[in-house]
Amino acid sequence: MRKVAVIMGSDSDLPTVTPCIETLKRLGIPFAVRIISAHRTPEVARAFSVGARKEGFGVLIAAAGKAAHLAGTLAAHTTLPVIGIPVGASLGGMDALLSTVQMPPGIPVATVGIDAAQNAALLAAQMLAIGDAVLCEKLDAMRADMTAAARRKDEAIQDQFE
Ligand code: RP5
Repeated sequence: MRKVAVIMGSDSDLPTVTPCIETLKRLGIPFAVRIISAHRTPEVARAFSVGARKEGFGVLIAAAGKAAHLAGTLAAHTTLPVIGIPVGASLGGMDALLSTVQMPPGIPVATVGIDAAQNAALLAAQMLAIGDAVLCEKLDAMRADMTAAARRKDEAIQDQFE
């Protein structure tokens, strides 16, 4: 199975990114975690992205806050799918959201919600599951668990207010 790269702009992003890492682990998807900054280590960002396909990566996930150019910078140097997580480091995350999502035509970044790290992992898994029946089954099972949990909450709240 191809690996997922989980890249964050700073170690201060790790608490936000942790649900992404946990979800990849739960699904048994191989991954690498890096701290690479579009602004502080731009040469590293370029080199990583240029070599990512040969290194066995299938999807890149990039989490960054403030003027968040990490996902776009990675996307500029590869045709692997890039998923952006805007981190709510300032201005409620609106600065990072707009910096990540508003890519120019030709260089797409699939942007999840502010701090929505679990969704980034699930979206990466769904991309990899296009060609992987076992991973597809794991995703189906995870979604069935989520549905069952939501139904239990519905039943509980009905009991509480009857
Ligand atoms: C961004 O600036 C990082 O992704 C982080 O969200 C934010 C703040 O970084 P630190 O000053 O905490 O290193 O580049």
